[in-house]
Amino acid sequence: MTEAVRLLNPDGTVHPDERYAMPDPAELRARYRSLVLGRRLNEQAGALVRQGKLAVYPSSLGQEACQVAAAAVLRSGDWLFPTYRDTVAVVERGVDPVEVLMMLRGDWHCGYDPATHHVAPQSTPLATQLLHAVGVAHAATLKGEDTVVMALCGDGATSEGDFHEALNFAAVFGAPVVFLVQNNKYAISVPLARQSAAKSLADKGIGYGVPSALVDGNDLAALLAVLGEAVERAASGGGPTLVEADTYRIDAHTNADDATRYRTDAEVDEWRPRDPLVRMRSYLGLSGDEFRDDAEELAARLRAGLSTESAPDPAELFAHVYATPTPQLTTQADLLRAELEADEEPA
Ligand SMILES: Cc1ncc(C[n+]2csc(CCOP(=O)(O)OP(=O)(O)O)c2C)c(N)n1
Repeated sequence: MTEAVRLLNPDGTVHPDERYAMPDPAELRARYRSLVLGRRLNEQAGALVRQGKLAVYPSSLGQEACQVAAAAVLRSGDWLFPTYRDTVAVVERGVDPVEVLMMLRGDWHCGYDPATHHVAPQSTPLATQLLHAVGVAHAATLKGEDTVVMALCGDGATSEGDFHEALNFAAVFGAPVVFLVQNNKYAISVPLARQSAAKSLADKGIGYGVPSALVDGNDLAALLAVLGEAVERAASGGGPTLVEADTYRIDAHTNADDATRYRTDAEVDEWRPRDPLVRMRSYLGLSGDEFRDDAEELAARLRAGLSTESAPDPAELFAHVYATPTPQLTTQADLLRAELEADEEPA
């Protein structure tokens, strides 16, 4: 698998592909708005970290097309399984952006109600969410539902055992899962060449008997077409798909990472002209001012929502871990409560 599916060239001109139709311009305009908001969210979250309002933020700047497309192709009953880097996808799915950032502020395990939104908590352990995604998808099949699950991971996560178990199970049981691997070229400081000897990560899906595609991950139109087709196939009983998105992380891994230690400015500069926003904007013939007010409104909401001091109840640490708490968790919760009460007693 060498040629990535592409519908738009980096300069916004059409790159015809006989297998995939160009999505409708009205849909592209709506999704372009999401790209603009996603970019603003990435920038504002970075600023909030610098102001001490967020503990950490793994930016998806440069990867917004993958983020928007992953959520946009899902139907209301479908599920999204995101990672720590997929905040923009979670917001595109309809979750309140302030709630999403609660986890990264350190207030909550999650910040939103997964069941309400059909969005699993953003996973920090690499690739564990892929097994959970497959489990939810298989359970839906057993219940006779046509639910589709979109499972996101990075290139580094494909080196984890869980990735391989998830693909194998999904293939054997025909689980309705779409695996989207955002190949942003680095697992923190480890380049892809030191993660995998395969020519493409999409080839890994083929080994398991999973239909797989390599897509230009900075081309929103191509992502919508390929992921949309994969969701349709899964919903109609056609089983899993793996999509590798060829993209690049423009920012550092997180604010705690110094990317200059493992990559050159020249390499980053090579990717800048492939910006997914600029490409879609050129295709749609927009000036760049469109949706600016919406983006500023989002940024203002984030600033306001994260400027208040929160006082989370420590007992909530134990809530939602299991539907029925284990005896060990109950003991730990009791110990914590006793310690907190002892601290409150006057000396
Ligand atoms: C099981 C596990 N091992 C190690 C880590 C530490 N870790 C956090 S992010 C990361 C790199 C992940 O890279 P990739 O999967 O390419 O995703 P990206 O961060 O580039 O989106 C590692 C090794 C972890 N979170 N979980």
